[in-house]
Amino acid sequence: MKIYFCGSIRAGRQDAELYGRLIDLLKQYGSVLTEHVGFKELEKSEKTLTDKFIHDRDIDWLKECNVVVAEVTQPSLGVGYEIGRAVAMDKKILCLFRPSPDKRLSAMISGADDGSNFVVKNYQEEEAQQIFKDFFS
Ligand code: 6K6
Repeated sequence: MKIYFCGSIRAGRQDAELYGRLIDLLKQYGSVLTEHVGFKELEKSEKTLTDKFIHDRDIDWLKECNVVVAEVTQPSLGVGYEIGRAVAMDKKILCLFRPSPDKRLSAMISGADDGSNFVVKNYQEEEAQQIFKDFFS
Protein backbone atom coordinates (compact mmCIF):
# COMPACT_ATOMS: atom_id res chain seq x y z
CA MET A 1 0.00 0.00 0.00
CA LYS A 2 1.41 3.39 -1.01
CA ILE A 3 -0.07 6.41 0.70
CA TYR A 4 0.20 10.00 -0.53
CA PHE A 5 -0.26 12.39 2.40
CA CYS A 6 -1.17 16.01 1.65
CA GLY A 7 -0.79 18.95 4.03
CA SER A 8 -0.14 22.64 3.81
CA ILE A 9 3.44 23.75 3.08
CA ARG A 10 3.62 27.29 1.70
CA ALA A 11 0.06 28.03 2.85
CA GLY A 12 1.28 27.79 6.47
CA ARG A 13 3.10 25.27 8.63
CA GLN A 14 1.12 25.66 11.87
CA ASP A 15 -0.13 22.04 11.65
CA ALA A 16 3.21 20.48 10.64
CA GLU A 17 3.63 18.55 13.92
CA LEU A 18 0.08 17.15 13.62
CA TYR A 19 0.88 16.03 10.05
CA GLY A 20 3.90 14.19 11.43
CA ARG A 21 1.78 12.35 14.00
CA LEU A 22 -0.84 11.42 11.38
CA ILE A 23 1.91 10.15 9.06
CA ASP A 24 3.27 7.99 11.91
CA LEU A 25 -0.21 6.43 12.31
CA LEU A 26 -0.51 5.92 8.54
CA LYS A 27 2.76 3.96 8.45
CA GLN A 28 0.85 1.02 10.00
CA TYR A 29 -1.02 0.70 6.70
CA GLY A 30 1.72 1.18 4.13
CA SER A 31 4.56 3.42 3.02
CA VAL A 32 3.97 7.16 3.04
CA LEU A 33 5.51 8.65 -0.11
CA THR A 34 5.35 12.25 1.13
CA GLU A 35 6.77 11.95 4.64
CA HIS A 36 8.52 15.36 4.28
CA VAL A 37 5.10 17.09 4.62
CA GLY A 38 5.26 16.20 8.34
CA PHE A 39 8.83 17.29 8.99
CA LYS A 40 8.97 20.26 11.35
CA GLU A 41 12.04 21.63 9.62
CA LEU A 42 11.86 21.04 5.88
CA GLU A 43 15.15 19.51 4.79
CA LYS A 44 17.66 21.83 3.13
CA SER A 45 17.55 19.69 0.00
CA GLU A 46 13.82 20.40 -0.31
CA LYS A 47 14.52 24.12 -0.17
CA THR A 48 16.97 23.90 -3.06
CA LEU A 49 14.59 22.04 -5.39
CA THR A 50 12.90 23.98 -8.18
CA ASP A 51 9.12 24.33 -8.17
CA LYS A 52 9.01 22.38 -11.46
CA PHE A 53 10.93 19.50 -9.90
CA ILE A 54 8.66 19.51 -6.82
CA HIS A 55 5.50 19.54 -8.96
CA ASP A 56 6.62 16.82 -11.37
CA ARG A 57 7.95 14.57 -8.60
CA ASP A 58 4.76 14.97 -6.55
CA ILE A 59 2.56 14.18 -9.58
CA ASP A 60 4.63 11.03 -10.22
CA TRP A 61 4.10 9.98 -6.57
CA LEU A 62 0.39 10.76 -6.89
CA LYS A 63 0.17 8.46 -9.94
CA GLU A 64 2.06 5.76 -8.02
CA CYS A 65 -0.02 5.83 -4.82
CA ASN A 66 -3.02 3.68 -3.93
CA VAL A 67 -4.68 6.17 -1.60
CA VAL A 68 -4.51 9.87 -0.81
CA VAL A 69 -4.96 11.17 2.74
CA ALA A 70 -5.26 14.97 2.99
CA GLU A 71 -5.36 17.10 6.12
CA VAL A 72 -7.44 20.01 4.81
CA THR A 73 -7.95 22.19 7.91
CA GLN A 74 -5.30 24.72 6.85
CA PRO A 75 -6.52 25.77 3.36
CA SER A 76 -3.78 25.23 0.77
CA LEU A 77 -3.83 25.69 -2.99
CA GLY A 78 -1.31 22.88 -3.38
CA VAL A 79 -3.43 20.44 -1.36
CA GLY A 80 -6.58 21.41 -3.28
CA TYR A 81 -4.71 20.92 -6.56
CA GLU A 82 -3.43 17.50 -5.46
CA ILE A 83 -6.93 16.42 -4.45
CA GLY A 84 -8.35 17.51 -7.82
CA ARG A 85 -5.60 15.66 -9.70
CA ALA A 86 -6.18 12.59 -7.52
CA VAL A 87 -9.93 12.63 -8.32
CA ALA A 88 -9.08 12.74 -12.03
CA MET A 89 -6.83 9.69 -11.49
CA ASP A 90 -9.66 7.80 -9.71
CA LYS A 91 -7.67 7.50 -6.49
CA LYS A 92 -9.31 6.63 -3.20
CA ILE A 93 -9.23 9.80 -1.09
CA LEU A 94 -9.69 10.60 2.61
CA CYS A 95 -9.90 14.25 3.66
CA LEU A 96 -9.59 15.18 7.33
CA PHE A 97 -10.95 18.47 8.68
CA ARG A 98 -10.84 19.80 12.26
CA PRO A 99 -13.95 21.99 12.67
CA SER A 100 -13.73 25.25 14.60
CA PRO A 101 -16.05 28.29 14.82
CA ASP A 102 -13.85 30.38 12.47
CA LYS A 103 -13.28 27.75 9.76
CA ARG A 104 -15.54 26.30 7.08
CA LEU A 105 -14.31 23.67 4.68
CA SER A 106 -14.62 24.48 0.97
CA ALA A 107 -17.83 23.12 -0.56
CA MET A 108 -15.64 21.70 -3.34
CA ILE A 109 -14.12 19.32 -0.80
CA SER A 110 -17.05 18.63 1.56
CA GLY A 111 -19.43 18.40 -1.41
CA ALA A 112 -17.23 15.83 -3.15
CA ASP A 113 -17.82 13.19 -0.44
CA ASP A 114 -19.44 10.14 -2.05
CA GLY A 115 -19.17 7.87 1.00
CA SER A 116 -16.78 5.43 -0.68
CA ASN A 117 -13.99 6.68 -2.97
CA PHE A 118 -13.99 10.24 -1.66
CA VAL A 119 -14.51 10.44 2.08
CA VAL A 120 -14.48 13.62 4.16
CA LYS A 121 -14.29 13.36 7.95
CA ASN A 122 -14.68 16.06 10.55
CA TYR A 123 -12.41 14.92 13.37
CA GLN A 124 -10.34 15.64 16.43
CA GLU A 125 -6.84 14.22 16.54
CA GLU A 126 -7.71 11.45 19.01
CA GLU A 127 -10.21 10.04 16.48
CA ALA A 128 -7.66 9.69 13.69
CA GLN A 129 -6.57 6.15 14.59
CA GLN A 130 -10.15 4.82 14.35
CA ILE A 131 -10.85 6.79 11.14
CA PHE A 132 -7.77 5.25 9.50
CA LYS A 133 -8.78 1.77 10.73
CA ASP A 134 -12.20 2.14 9.11
CA PHE A 135 -10.84 3.71 5.93
CA PHE A 136 -8.18 1.04 5.32
CA SER A 137 -10.37 -1.96 6.27
C1 6K6 B 1 10.80 24.10 0.40
C2 6K6 B 1 10.45 25.14 1.20
C3 6K6 B 1 9.14 25.11 1.32
O1 6K6 B 1 8.69 24.05 0.58
C4 6K6 B 1 9.70 23.44 0.07
C5 6K6 B 1 9.63 22.24 -0.76
N1 6K6 B 1 8.29 22.21 -1.28
C6 6K6 B 1 7.55 21.12 -1.47
N2 6K6 B 1 8.08 19.89 -1.36
C7 6K6 B 1 7.26 18.83 -1.54
N3 6K6 B 1 5.93 18.87 -1.77
C8 6K6 B 1 5.40 20.08 -1.88
C9 6K6 B 1 6.18 21.24 -1.76
N4 6K6 B 1 5.39 22.30 -1.91
C10 6K6 B 1 4.15 21.83 -2.09
N5 6K6 B 1 4.15 20.48 -2.06
C11 6K6 B 1 2.96 19.63 -2.16
O2 6K6 B 1 1.85 20.49 -2.19
C12 6K6 B 1 2.83 18.73 -0.95
O3 6K6 B 1 2.57 17.40 -1.36
C13 6K6 B 1 1.66 19.30 -0.14
O4 6K6 B 1 0.63 18.34 0.09
C14 6K6 B 1 1.12 20.46 -0.96
C15 6K6 B 1 1.25 21.77 -0.22
O5 6K6 B 1 0.94 22.85 -1.06
P1 6K6 B 1 1.16 24.38 -0.59
O6 6K6 B 1 0.41 25.17 -1.63
O7 6K6 B 1 0.56 24.53 0.78
O8 6K6 B 1 2.64 24.63 -0.61
